This record gives sequence, C-alpha cells and structure tokens, in this order.
Amino acid sequence: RHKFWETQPVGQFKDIGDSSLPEGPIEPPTPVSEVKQEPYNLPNLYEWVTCDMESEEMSLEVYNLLTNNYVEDDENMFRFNYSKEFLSWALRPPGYFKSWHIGVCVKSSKKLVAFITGIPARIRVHDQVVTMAEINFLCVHKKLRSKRLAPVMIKEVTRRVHLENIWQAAYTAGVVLPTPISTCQYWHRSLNPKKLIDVGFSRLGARMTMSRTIKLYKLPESPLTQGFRKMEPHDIPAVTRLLKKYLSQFVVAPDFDENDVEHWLLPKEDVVDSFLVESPETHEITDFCSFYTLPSSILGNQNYSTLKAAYSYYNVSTKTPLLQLMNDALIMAKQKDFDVFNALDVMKNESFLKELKFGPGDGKLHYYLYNYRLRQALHPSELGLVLL
Ligand code: MYA
Ligand code: JJ1
Repeated sequence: RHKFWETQPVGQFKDIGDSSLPEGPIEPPTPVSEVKQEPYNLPNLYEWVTCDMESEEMSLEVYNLLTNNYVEDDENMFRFNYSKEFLSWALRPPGYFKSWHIGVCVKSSKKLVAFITGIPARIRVHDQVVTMAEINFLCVHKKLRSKRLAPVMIKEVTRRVHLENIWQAAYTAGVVLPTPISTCQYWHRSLNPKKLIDVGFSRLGARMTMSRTIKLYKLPESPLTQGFRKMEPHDIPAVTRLLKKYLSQFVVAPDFDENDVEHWLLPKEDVVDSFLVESPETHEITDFCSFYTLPSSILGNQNYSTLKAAYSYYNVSTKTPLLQLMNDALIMAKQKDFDVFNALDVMKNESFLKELKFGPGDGKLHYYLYNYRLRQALHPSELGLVLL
C-alpha cells in the first residue's frame, strides 16, 4: 500500500499495538563518513538547487511555487499563502543549514518546480532530548504530481540531515502515512463571520440570521486582563523560564533556550504575535500567549482573494485562567483584523475551545516522527509541539 514508506525507519501499521517493540531510535546512526556523498538521482530534465533564502530573488521563486501549489483544503476552496517574511523566519532559526532548503528545478529554464525543507530543533520525547530535523514545505508543482518525485526529495533531505549527524525528524501532514504519533483536530473561531460565510469558509447555522451570527461572535475592543501587553526583548529570559516549565508536562515538546524564544516568540510584524501578563504588583511574568499569521488564498471568489487567519502557537497559563488569556488573544487577533483564529486540540487547548465558540473544522493534522518509535500513540493533549 505504501511502497515508499514501507522502506523507511518509521512506525509501520503492522506493528501497531506490539508493545514488545522498544521505544526510541528504530535504526542506529552510522558514521557520517559512511553517508552517501552524492545527491540522489532525479529524472533527467530536473536538477537539485540549494535555495538561498537570504536572496530576494530565490525567496520570491519559493514564495510563488508555494502560493500556487501548496496545501489546499479537501474541497480546493482555500490554499495556504505563507508570506515571504514568514518563510524567511520559518526557515532561518538559530543554527539553520542552508543545505536543508532544497529545490528541484527544470535544467533548461531553471524554473523551480519542487521544494522541501528541514530546520534543526531539539525535541524532548518523554525524558530524552533528541536533536531532530523538522521537515516542512514539501511541495511538487501541480503539473508534476504522482511521478514519485516526493520520495526522492524525502530521501535527499534525509541524506543532507544525516550529513549533519542528525538521525531523527518530526513532521506533520494532512494525510495519513505510516504511522501518526498523534492525530489532531483543527478548530476555528470566527472573528469576521460575514466574510467567512461569504467565501464559503463557514455556513450560517440552523435557525441563525446574519445579524444574530455577528452578535454571537462579537468581542470587546481591547484585552480585559490587567497587565496584558505585547512581549518585548527584555522579556526573553522570563518567557523562556515560564515556557520551559510549562512544556515539561507534555510527552513531546520542543526544548527551547533563550535564542529559540527570541527567534520563535519575539513579535515579528505580520508573522508572529506574542503577549504576556505582567503582574501589576510584583512585575512577575505569569502568563503568555502567541499566534502566527498564515493567510490562505481564496480560490475563485468574486469579492475576496485572501482569508486572514491567526494560528494559536504556544500559550502558558499559571495565574490568569487559560480561558481568559485566550479570550484576550482573540481580542488582539480581532483588533489586528484577522478573519478567523485557528487552533489544534494540542496541549491544554481543549479546555477553552468550546467555551470560546471555536467549532471543529473539516481538517485533521497528523504528527509523525522519523526513526523514533513511541510505544503508543499520544492523545493530542500530550503534544506540546506546534509546527508552522
Ligand atoms: S506536509 C505538506 C505536504 N504538501 C502538500 O500537501 C502540498 C500539495 N501537495 C503536493 O505538493 C504533493 O501532493 C506532495 C506529494 C509533494 C505532497 N508527506 O511524488 P509522489 C507520499 C510525506 O508520486 P505527489 C509536509 O510538508 C505518498 O504516501 N509523504 O506524490 C511535511 C507516496 O508514498 P507511498 C507523502 O502527490 C512533509 C509518495 O509520497 C506526503 O506528486 C514530510 C507519492 O509520491 C506527505 N505530505 O507529491 C515529508 N504526501 O507510496 C517526510 C504524499 O509510500 C519527511 N506522500 O504511500 C520524513 C523525514 C525526513 C528527514 C529524516 C532525517 C533523519
Ligand atoms: O480550514 C479548514 N477547514 C475550513 C474550511 C472548509 C472549507 C471546505 N472544505 C472549515 N471551516 C468550518 C469553520 C466553522 C467556523 C464556525 C464554527 C464551526 C466551524 O472547516 C481545514 C481545517 O479544518 N483546513 C484544511 O483542510 C487545510 C489543510 C489542513 C492540513 C494541513 C497540512 C499541513 C502540512 C504541514 O506541515
């Protein structure tokens, strides 16, 4: 059934439920000197290109490929439209490898037709911190689909990750592959219900009028929690401590240091927004919330071309109830003109989704590890990891 994935060191469907298999790496590392030195072969018309994401020209090519060919919903009404600034942020974290930004182009014209990326990350699984690659942005041009290009690209990124002496990876996908460590549900909170209905993102509920719907989703103009403010550079040490402690309760979570927090969580306009609660009395940082900006192109609507979506990222509550903190996050997203606020049922999110009027979407997100076996699949609430 999965001619490619059956050959890879990943959990296999036939092994589900076999608790005699040990947790941890599926195959051992080999000396880096034994890693294949030459790239895998591509069909003759194509060649590998290492994408320099610092070059304006190259990042525009990547942006255009993804804008026209990346992930769509099951009815092909919306397509993710990551911005150039977002891609530059997502692909250049501390310690990134340019060699992991891999393109395939047509030899004759140099046109970019496929892409896959990795970035380095330390991810804790139970009590083991493992250096991994996070694999994302796998994309093959619509005209080149089903030609088995994806397996070659996955093998090539694997080879280049191995060359850095890294032997595990984490990735997510909307499709079921061998085999998910967890399956999460997308939830959506309408901020601009009229537009969402007009573009077919949501429907008018039964026995609901447009004006009742608009009233249902109304939010205050500004956040309600005393001491709620935007995160600033001087907050990095306190946010790192808060987040480290909070993430320690999940089975799979990133192991963030101050450099990671600076990169991933310091606000970056139109890319990532982060807020915290500073106690008015003690000036302690007690709570934190964040979301990233990922618009979708609306395919074939007369009136609108983009849906502005915020995606829940890392949230920490120690003093402010999570429900109240996320209500303030919704207020900030509305203030910033987002149309919808999306979240997965990871971490503690289940505790606020229904009460804050999120509804389940038609999409699921499956989480995977490469060359690392878990004895059992995880409940989404055991996941402390959000990939972009
Ligand atoms: S998830 C986002 C994926 N991108 C999209 O959905 C964008 C729109 N779609 C496309 O561009 C194409 O349909 C893609 C497949 C490129 C997805 N992850 O070339 P093919 C398997 C893994 O004929 P195409 C993200 O970015 C499929 O089961 N495998 O197919 C994370 C089949 O294998 P098998 C996938 O449709 C990516 C084979 O590919 C996916 O032309 C993580 C068919 O190849 C998928 N999303 O192209 C990648 N979709 O026969 C893995 C299909 O066995 C990383 N397939 O069933 C693994 C870790 C590597 C590093 C390890 C380091 C140590
Ligand atoms: O956005 C998604 N679904 C929307 C739109 C559905 C359009 C028709 N298919 C949806 N809307 C309902 C919202 C409604 C609001 C009021 C309350 C009730 C709910 O359900 C879905 C997620 O649900 N998104 C996708 O399908 C996009 C792909 C998801 C897989 C992503 C793979 C990522 C790869 C990563 O690295």
